[in-house]
Amino acid sequence: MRIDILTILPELLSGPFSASILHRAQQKGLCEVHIHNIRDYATSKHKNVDDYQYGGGAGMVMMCEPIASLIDKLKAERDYDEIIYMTPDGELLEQNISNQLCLLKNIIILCGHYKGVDERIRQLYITREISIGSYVLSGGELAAAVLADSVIRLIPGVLNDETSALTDSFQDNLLSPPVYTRPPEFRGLKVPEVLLSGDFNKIEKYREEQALERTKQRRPDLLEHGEGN
Ligand code: 6GU
Repeated sequence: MRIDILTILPELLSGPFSASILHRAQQKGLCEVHIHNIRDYATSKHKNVDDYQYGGGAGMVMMCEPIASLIDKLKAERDYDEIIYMTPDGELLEQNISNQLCLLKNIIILCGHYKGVDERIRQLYITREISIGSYVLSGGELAAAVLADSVIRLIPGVLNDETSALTDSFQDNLLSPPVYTRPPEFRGLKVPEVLLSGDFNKIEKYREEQALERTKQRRPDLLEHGEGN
């Protein structure tokens, strides 16, 4: 899978992709992440990427030209399955969206800033608009990193234990059960007996019960959706 991220703040994105799982996924050749600076495609003398909004009002709007030139260049090089715009008024990111996106070959992620991008970029190029939650971030970069992380970890071979993405929270609309490692007792708190029993069936049953209990307590809304969303 190839992901092209378009931003005016590339330095905000270099960190997340150069460590841990996202880094290893690229090293293994399972995905390519290319970060593009929109400012490199600005044509004006001062390399402007934003301008005042028509009709007045506070806040700058990201201009059409630099973004359009960059997307045109990328589209001339390969076909894209989705061109995603990260925006607080997009559809809310949920596990099922990441599940869909991880099957794609090439995607573009456009990060918004200021008041957002000129509406015509959305009309002409964008195929999907995604928000990561009901709060405002300074820009789409951190949201793009969140989206890319949730997608890349689902690509087969990225996680060492092939089954572990399947047992993630949310994959079956359940939160994860509590987990423990050594020591068996810490400050008077014991690891539940069943986890030390070696009885795999009993352990599975315990984990399922705990996952359900936790979901009822913390996210009853997930249970209303039913299995598989
Ligand atoms: Cl995708 N962008 C911004 N700027 N704020 C957000 C968001 C995206 N998702 C939630 N808040």
